[in-house]
Amino acid sequence: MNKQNLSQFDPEIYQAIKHEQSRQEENLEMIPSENFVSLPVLQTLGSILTNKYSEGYVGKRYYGGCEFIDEVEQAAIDRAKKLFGAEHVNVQPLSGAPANIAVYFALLKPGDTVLGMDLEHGGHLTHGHPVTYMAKIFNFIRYKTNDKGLIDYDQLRSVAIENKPKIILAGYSAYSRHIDWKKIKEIADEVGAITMADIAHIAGLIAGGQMENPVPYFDIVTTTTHKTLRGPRGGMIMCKEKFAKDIDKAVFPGFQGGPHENNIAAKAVAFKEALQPDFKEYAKQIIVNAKVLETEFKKMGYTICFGQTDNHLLLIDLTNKNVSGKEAQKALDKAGITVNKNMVPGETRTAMDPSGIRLGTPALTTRGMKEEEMKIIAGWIDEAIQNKDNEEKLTEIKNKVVELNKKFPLYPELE
Ligand code: DSN
Repeated sequence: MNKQNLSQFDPEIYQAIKHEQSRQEENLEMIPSENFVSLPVLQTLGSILTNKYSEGYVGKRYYGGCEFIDEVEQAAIDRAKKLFGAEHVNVQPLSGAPANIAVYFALLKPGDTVLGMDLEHGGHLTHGHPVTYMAKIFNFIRYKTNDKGLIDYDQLRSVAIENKPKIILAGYSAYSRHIDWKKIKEIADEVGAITMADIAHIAGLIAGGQMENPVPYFDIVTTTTHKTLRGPRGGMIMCKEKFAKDIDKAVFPGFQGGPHENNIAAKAVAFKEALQPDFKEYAKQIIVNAKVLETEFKKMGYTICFGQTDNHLLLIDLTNKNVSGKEAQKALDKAGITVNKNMVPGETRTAMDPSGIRLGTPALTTRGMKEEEMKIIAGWIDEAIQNKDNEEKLTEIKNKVVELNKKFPLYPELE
């Protein structure tokens, strides 16, 4: 066995990791789907659990030697159940897309209809965007938001009545408003559809008691574990007991092979963190910080899509600022502020060069930043966008960003 340290054996990869660590330390991470995991989560991810194969489920594995793996996976399941009040939990999905795909295969036959949110209106690729393989197998139809930026529940209902979907899917990657889960459940009951929520973005806000939980109402709830929930990259499916067998069979052996138990253990550790009282404070501060950004951007004449934010993210339409999302992202990168270009409702440009940017507060809140910092950062974002071609100005902002971040160190233990 190779007994050298990574830095000795593979300086190329070691250096890339150190550079990425500096990038994370020095920049303002505002992509709303990103976060910073704790040291215990990192330690667990890098543990010897990565060595073990364990196809199957707790107590029913195909391989020997799974007694400790079973303890790990059961802890992850029990903690997730406690966190969300779920009847059944599968913690094996490798990420959000495989979780959603497993649900489709568990519950649908080829050609069956799913009603999901349009991507431009905040939906997600895995909710049936034409570029995905799923869209070639199943029939995805769409609902949108209305002029007020709210989900158009009337349109959703009439499309559901007309198309009789097998699944109604709610949950979004760029939508910033509360979701009326009960209303969607009522519509689904009216047309005999299964309800599926994808809470990947807001799982931490739900776990922290700051947004309504669909788990009590919905048949199936999928999530990732690495966004507001602040765990390792991974997925999870929660469901009512009556769907448990079909979901489990679809994840394994239907779709995936051996589960990644180091990752499942890290999920368990993150769930334990989310069960601590201070996680509620964290979730609350994420939203407070997002609201400060909203107020500041509105004062500076920016268009906030969907009218406002009720969660951790803002989708900003830059059309009235005469800057494209791509140009803004590039300028902000130079200023040390990481956001992503994003399509907006009624998009007139392209996915690679859209009209908006999407940004959020989960990662900055993990660093300990609060209202005061959000006001400063909103000002810098505006300054960078206004000066997108002024390299000197962008470097000046970047220097201020680095200085601010020094007050909120991320991983001093890993220096
Ligand atoms: N890539 C994730 C996001 O940024 O929202 C979703 O898959």
